[in-house]
Amino acid sequence: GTRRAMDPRLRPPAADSSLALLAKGYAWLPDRRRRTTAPLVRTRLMGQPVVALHGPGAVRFFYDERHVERRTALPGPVLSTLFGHGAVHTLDGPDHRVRKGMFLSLLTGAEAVAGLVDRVAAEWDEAVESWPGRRVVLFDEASRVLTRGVCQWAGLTVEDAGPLAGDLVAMVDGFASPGPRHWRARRARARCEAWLGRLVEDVRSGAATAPAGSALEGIVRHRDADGRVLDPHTAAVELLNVIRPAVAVCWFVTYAAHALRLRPELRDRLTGDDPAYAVAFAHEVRRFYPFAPFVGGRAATDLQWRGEPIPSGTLILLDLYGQNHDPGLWDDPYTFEPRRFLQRPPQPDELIPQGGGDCATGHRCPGEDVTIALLRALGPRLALLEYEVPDQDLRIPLNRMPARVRSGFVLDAVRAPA
Ligand code: HEM
Ligand code: MYR
Repeated sequence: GTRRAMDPRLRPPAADSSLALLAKGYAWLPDRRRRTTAPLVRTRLMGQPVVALHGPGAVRFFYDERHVERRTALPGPVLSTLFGHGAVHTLDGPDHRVRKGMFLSLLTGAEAVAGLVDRVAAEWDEAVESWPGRRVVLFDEASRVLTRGVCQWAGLTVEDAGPLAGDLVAMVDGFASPGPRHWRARRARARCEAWLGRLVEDVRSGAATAPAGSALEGIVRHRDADGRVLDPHTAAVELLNVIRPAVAVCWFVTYAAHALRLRPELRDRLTGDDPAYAVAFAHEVRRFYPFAPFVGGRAATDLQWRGEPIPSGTLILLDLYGQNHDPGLWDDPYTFEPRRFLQRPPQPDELIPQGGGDCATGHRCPGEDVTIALLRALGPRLALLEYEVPDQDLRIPLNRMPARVRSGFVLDAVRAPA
């Protein structure tokens, strides 16, 4: 209304930041925040007014369903690559709650987590036997190991994990960039949705079987808030929302190798049979290294944040990477130091590499326990391996979204653990 138009704080900033985001990547929001004294950053993206928030208080504000909706928040190009149209990420209210329950029952609880992690660990141990005597690119190897492990666990038969691993990585790699990486991601998604959509139809017609208790079975049988089973496309989208992110853990596995190169003295503690240390290491990998930059939603109604008006419909971003490196929350945020999590366990709304708030009621990642358990299993395995790190480009440019180790981390002269 007129009051809104008169508030000078709401005058749109002259410049759209879409190009700054492309150019600066992970540093974009933290840079903007350092340059303002206001409790939020105001800007524009793709022509729309945007506010960006960060800090544990902002996490609670953002994850309050009365404040922020997801239905129209994710841009089409992100859905056509990373998450899929109709994904749980785009649901609100009871629709979200019921669909989220499906992911929670598949991915949380000691049995579910161990079932997945044990398969991945067995695939890792087998793959490592073939590494001695050749150069391997850890990122690529890890993506295939994770693909084999998660597909077996999910009830999917895959003869050759290579092409599927390539497609799942491509969907993550291409969601935020224009050009060939983006089109590769779209093709990968279209191919995988077609494959899994057919599989869902085959399971329903009896032409294929879903192992009892598998993710495939759970998703094929799931009923949404309206009491209906998912249509084959949506079922395929949600199957991909289980297997793709599990494979994306290869980003963190590669970062773990990077951390061990940065701080070789941590190797001993990591292999020293102290599970608490391996978990602290996993948390520090998730905190320190860039992966998910921010999450976004839309103001469900006219809001106020620390006295600042946020009109209904404004795109609200929560700066995950910025918060994980905020000197107000972390001592020496740019030092890789797992010990920080031994002294004090991570606070749920402070450490937010996979989102914040309550996982059951909000959009926080339901794969956090799985991610931590995978890193807890694979970090010490990596630290036990003996290998050389030949000359290569180990930089992680922050203007590439998602960031990744440029060389993929090449290992040479691998020797298996005794
Ligand atoms: C949601 C990050 C691993 C499944 C999310 C969100 C982020 C995220 C930032 C969005 C939170 C929000 O919208 O507020 C990550 C990262 C991972 C990872 C960095 C490391 C590889 C996993 C794994 C799984 C998984 C292993 C399952 C096997 C999901 C699902 C959602 C989600 C289904 C949607 C939840 C919802 O909208 O309610 N994740 N995740 N993620 N993640 Fe993950
Ligand atoms: C996965 O494959 O789901 C795990 C990797 C997730 C990266 C998460 C990136 C979040 C991007 C949200 C963009 C929001 C734009 C408004």
